[in-house]
This record gives sequence, C-alpha cells and structure tokens, in this order.
Amino acid sequence: MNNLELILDGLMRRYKERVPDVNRVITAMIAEGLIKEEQEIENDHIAFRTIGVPHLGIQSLEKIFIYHGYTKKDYYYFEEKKLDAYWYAPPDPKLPRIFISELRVKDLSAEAQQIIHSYTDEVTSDPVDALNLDNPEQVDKFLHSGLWRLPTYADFSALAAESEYASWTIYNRYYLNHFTISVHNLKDEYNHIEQYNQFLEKHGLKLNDAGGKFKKSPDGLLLQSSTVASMIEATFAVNDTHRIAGSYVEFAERRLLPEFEQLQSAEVNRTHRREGFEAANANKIFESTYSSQTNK
Ligand code: OOG
Ligand code: NI
Repeated sequence: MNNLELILDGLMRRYKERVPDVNRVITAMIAEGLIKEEQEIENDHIAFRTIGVPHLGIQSLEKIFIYHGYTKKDYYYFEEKKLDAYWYAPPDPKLPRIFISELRVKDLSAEAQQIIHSYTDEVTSDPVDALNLDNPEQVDKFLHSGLWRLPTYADFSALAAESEYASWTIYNRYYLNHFTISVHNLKDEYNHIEQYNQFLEKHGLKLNDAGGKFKKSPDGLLLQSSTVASMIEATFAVNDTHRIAGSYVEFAERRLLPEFEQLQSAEVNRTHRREGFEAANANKIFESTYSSQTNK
C-alpha cells in the first residue's frame, strides 16, 4: 500500500469500529451472494465534515488529499443547512472520490458562533501545515485526535438546536462521516438503488427517508440512499455521557451517460457513468445524522 492508501485504510478501520451497520451490510451482501468477499465492494466516495473558521475548514483538510494526488472539482452551496462543499477526484480510479463539506459559521447566530469559537480558537495555526504528509501514521493520528477540548453537553445541545451539522462536527471532528457502496456493478436484481434498498430493509437496516428512501438527480443518473446514523456513546466534558449520532453508510447508483448506453457491460468503466454529486440529493443525505431521522 502507498501512503495515501494507508491513510484511507486507517480512516476505514476506525469508521468500521464506530459503525456496526458497515459489517451488517457486508455480511448481508456475502450471505445473499452479491459479493464473495469484502474487497469486491467498490467505494464510490467517502465524506468529511469541517468547520469554516480560520486555520480549519475545507482549505485546511483538503491539503492532505491534494498533496496525495486528489483533484478539486465542483462546488456546492447549501443555503438552508448553511454549508459549502467540494468534491475531489482520486488519482487512481480504484480509490474513492472525496466529498468535503464546511459549516458557514458566519451565517449562524451570534450565540452559536461564540460557542464554536470558544472551541476552535484553541487552534491558532493551520494544523495540517505542521504535519509531515509523507508520514501516514502521523496523518492518521491527526485525523483521529481532538483539535479542541472535549465539548460540554450543554454546548453540544445549544449548537444542535440551531445546526445539527455544527453539533455533529464539534463532537465527531474528522472521523469519517460515511463511506459509499457502489451498487451499479452488482449483479442483476441488486444493481438499482430501489432494489438494493429493499435488500437492505429485508436485512433490518434503517434507511434515511428524508425526501424519500432514495434521492435522484434531475438528470435521473445519480441515485443515492443512506442508512440512519448509528448512535454512539459519547463522553462529554466532566465525564458526562450521552448517546449521539455517529456515522452512517451511503449507497450510490451511477447510471451510464446517454452516449454510452449501448456499451457492453464488460467495456464499461467509471468514465462512462454520471460523475460528481448533486446538491438536492446531498441536502437530504446530510439529515442521516439529524435527530429527525435518528429518533425514528
Ligand atoms: C454529506 C452528505 C452529502 C453526498 O454524497 O451527496 C453526501 C454529509 O452528511 O456530511 O454525502
Ligand atoms: Ni455521500
């Protein structure tokens, strides 16, 4: 494995420990003969959440992946959720795309901004600049350690009342928010999102139904669904523990672009399918960690 693969591997390892649904899905896929082993799963993309303050946010986190060969692609704006986002194309088609979003802190109330800054002001220079990006253990440690003190549950709850993205990110930081299983290359009867969702529900997985159990781009070519986030036992300041939303799993079907529809399946690769993301789909997928979904 090269350094980038080691970093991605470390992210996936912690993520699987935190999200029992990952192994539930993999076990079900093997049991039903969709795959023989886990390595056959195609990871469409992974996603991170960040906070838009000086020294942090997209401009900081993206440096790790741009250094390792990722290319910054399209921008997305989420007015209602007060977020910006970009996606990044991998240096090798075997590797996942990356989606990084960022909270538009200045769009929040003065109270919420003050709470956020009381934590993030502990970061006085860009922490990614201090890393040796050629040292995957160092990068892995950075992605999974606190950049600010442990939040209090009172602050977490006050943020959640205004932005559940903000509260999630203050607690969960750069832990992977989700990985995404590509469904379009699976065998017939499972290679469309609607059928694949039925398979998931049959195996007891709970889907995010905000905007419907799958979201479809206006061009009809990008279809996505996701589980409701697993709850984690979170330790807050002064040894206070509460169950809060952790991470979730996403599923994506990228259909063939019209000009490639007649290709034989053996000839098809990633370049023949719908690329990128879709703001309207994403807007609802963010809600996989929101209490409107996790409380159901
Ligand atoms: C990301 C939600 C959007 C997609 O693929 O459009 C997304 C998040 O919940 O942080 O993953
Ligand atoms: Ni996603």
